[in-house]
Amino acid sequence: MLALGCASPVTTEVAPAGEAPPNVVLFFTDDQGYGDLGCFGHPTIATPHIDGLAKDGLKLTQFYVASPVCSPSRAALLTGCYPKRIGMERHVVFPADQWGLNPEEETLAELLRERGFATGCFGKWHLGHCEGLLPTDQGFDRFAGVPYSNDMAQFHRKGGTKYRFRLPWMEGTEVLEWEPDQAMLTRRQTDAALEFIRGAGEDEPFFAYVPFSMPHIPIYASEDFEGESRRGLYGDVIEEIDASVGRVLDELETRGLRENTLVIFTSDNGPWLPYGLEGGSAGLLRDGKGTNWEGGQRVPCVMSWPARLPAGVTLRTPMNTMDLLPTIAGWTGAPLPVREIDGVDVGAVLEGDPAAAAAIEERPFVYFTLRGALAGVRRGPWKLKLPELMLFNVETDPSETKDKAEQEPAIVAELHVLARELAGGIESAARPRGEGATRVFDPERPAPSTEAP
Ligand SMILES: [Ca+2]
Repeated sequence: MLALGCASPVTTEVAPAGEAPPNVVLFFTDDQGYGDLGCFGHPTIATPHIDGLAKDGLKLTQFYVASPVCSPSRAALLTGCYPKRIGMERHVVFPADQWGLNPEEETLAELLRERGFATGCFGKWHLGHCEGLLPTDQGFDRFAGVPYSNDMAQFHRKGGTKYRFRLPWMEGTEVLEWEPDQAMLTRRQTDAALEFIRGAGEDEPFFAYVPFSMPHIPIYASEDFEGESRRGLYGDVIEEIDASVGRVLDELETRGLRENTLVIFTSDNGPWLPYGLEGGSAGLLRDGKGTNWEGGQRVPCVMSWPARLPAGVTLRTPMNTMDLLPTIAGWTGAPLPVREIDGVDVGAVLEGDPAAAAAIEERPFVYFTLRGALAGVRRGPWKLKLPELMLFNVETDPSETKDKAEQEPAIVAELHVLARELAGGIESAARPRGEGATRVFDPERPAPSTEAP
């Protein structure tokens, strides 16, 4: 019960040799909340294309990220590991930092490339930007986008913190432009993904990882979308993302690839609530980004693969981003990492096998703070929140309003032991993060005197 390793209680048949593996398109938005999609109940943001994915496929209502902030969450997605297992639990990578995801870790891109996939990353990376730590060092044939968050730059839309750094637009390992027009980020990141998909060979499967910079603050939409949504600028941004998903789906449809392409849409953490209307909403979940309340780590997730997954199904089984690597490896026949991982292959659950779903219902999920301290555990419907020792039944009480610790001391005691054992196991086997000695670019802004004409 305590084992968190890669030994999976759920097995999926590997695609037989000769059967074409699916293409994989993985959209990963930045700071989009649980409530920020039409199909997740937003009353005024229109997301017809993403809703269509849910209609043609699955909606996951208890889907988690492994950290409430960007870099650790992305590290977990691409490695199938808790950030703490791979030394990535200590908050996010800033422009002056020289660390990132250890290239010794095997990413989803590396595993798929080994299986013969063309791989590309189009959007925000945020797993290190020194030599050896960029997407092209971590299994991606191509990269176009930005290496870190769009607020780590000289301009904000309205006040806010002024950083001394600047934001580069990169392709591969080259900086093509400084301070790109942020109103064009979503469009450019989509264009780059489309160019990659169009260039993918007929017989060669592809993996397009599309981690949009938006809707991380400062938020911007392009001219065609600004002022169009009933939700204001934040809604404009989401609607542009939705239209971008639609452009990719159209391309797949036109090329006859839609049937055998797995398309996943999810977010890297909850909404950044202090930004008010420029941040998103976690719907009925409590709090948001940066916290270990459900709003910080439970994200919207839809996925569709017409050739294999059922259509129009809502899955309430708890799952998380760490499961995607072993699941996609199972479906595509890609190898698993040699090192221990935390996610499990949930392919059979997603395909609708009730016994497989029942087998993982009680699987524990560990919460860590944005700096990697143990913050709780969920098993079945019960979530113990640490260090407060508060107990919530997050199925009957998804908003975490009723602390049940006093009524259920035995569950508190059991989960407390479980949380410490699981976290201790991860910590004692933890591997180091990557350290980059050489800068690829200088993130510092030029001094104002050299900027002025
Ligand atoms: Ca984020």
